[in-house]
Amino acid sequence: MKIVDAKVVLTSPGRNFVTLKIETDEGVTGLGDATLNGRELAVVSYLTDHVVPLLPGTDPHRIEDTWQSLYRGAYWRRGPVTMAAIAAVDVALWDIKAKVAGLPLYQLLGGASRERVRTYGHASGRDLPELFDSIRARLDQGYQAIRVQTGVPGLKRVYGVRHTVDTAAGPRPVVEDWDTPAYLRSLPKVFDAVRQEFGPDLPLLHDAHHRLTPMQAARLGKDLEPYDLFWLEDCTPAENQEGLRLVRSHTTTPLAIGEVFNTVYDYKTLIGEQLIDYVRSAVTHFGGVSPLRKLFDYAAQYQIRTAIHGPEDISPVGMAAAIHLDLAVHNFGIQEYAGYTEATEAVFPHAYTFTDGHLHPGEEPGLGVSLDEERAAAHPYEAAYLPINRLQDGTIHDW
Ligand code: CS2
Ligand code: MG
Repeated sequence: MKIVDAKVVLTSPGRNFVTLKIETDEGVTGLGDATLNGRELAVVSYLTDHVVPLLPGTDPHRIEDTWQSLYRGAYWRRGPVTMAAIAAVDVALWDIKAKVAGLPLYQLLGGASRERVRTYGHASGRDLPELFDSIRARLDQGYQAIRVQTGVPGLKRVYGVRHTVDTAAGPRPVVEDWDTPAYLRSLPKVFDAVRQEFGPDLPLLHDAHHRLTPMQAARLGKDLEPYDLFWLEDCTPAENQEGLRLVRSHTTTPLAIGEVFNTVYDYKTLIGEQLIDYVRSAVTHFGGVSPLRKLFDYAAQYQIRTAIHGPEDISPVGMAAAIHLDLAVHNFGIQEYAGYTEATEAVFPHAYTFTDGHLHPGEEPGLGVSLDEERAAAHPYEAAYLPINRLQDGTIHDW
């Protein structure tokens, strides 16, 4: 079997998605997600101008060899653009191999280690009544674990609060404002109120979205301990891996990190020194199924669990690949599942299902996702930037 063609499909059914489609001489095709929110066209060019020309004539079954040649052969390694491009090829080749085998991908990854995949959903509100309504809405959808994001007194727009912001808004970045002291004072009160309203058992997660210094993160982790969080996510920018030593030394609140990481090297200190409890990388941003599987095996040595990043800006192709991995790996923790618009679901018909807060990849050969190219063409690309963040004095801050 030989690859005969590969193409990049850009579509925007509500938000931009980049998909690679690989075709073989036996008519078997494979899909891979290469969506890098806010920088989509950079990956489109990397794929179209530098990777796609290399694929025709190669053997689609040599996944590891192809991965290594795209990673080492690029000479300029790592980074979000390169790893999203390589991920799309890797996943498309796994899709092809599983289709040829006539098996759903999870069977090639060692088979099912569980019956279904537990997820968490997003709840948010500018104030408590809005937040409680949002939590109830998620519970009504069947979610059994909830990420809680709220407004902060005095701030107009805050990450993750649906009513105040549209993450990938228009042709220029939306400017949000931030105030860490106000956030640190208000958040423990919010979780106190949520626990009073929903009880002690509901798993609650929160994303600090890279905004705190290590000492501020240590304080927040400690202040949230009485509310028994499932995890506190991205509490401090983790380029400074050593900074988590300080956080870890002050709190037992579980820590999740990694959605912006692209290679295992970004985790070496965090995993090697047991500084986190969940690895958050997504198939799409970590170079594919092949390297993410290896990361999970490394994390397992430290009883660290998987928690694949699953917001709306990971396409259903990337989500499907994640669910197959989630079902197969032993050290599974939880899967983020923000869900998609009807328009997105129509462009990417899929076999995976969401029932009672749990996902299952389905039993179709391959990934179990297809791409309706006619519908995709009806939703042309729209430039969309992620917001940026400024402190009260105008200083740029992590968004
Ligand atoms: C977030 C993401 O879901 C999460 O955990 O951190 O929503 C993130 O903000 C987006 O993926 C950025 O594109
Ligand atoms: Mg996050």
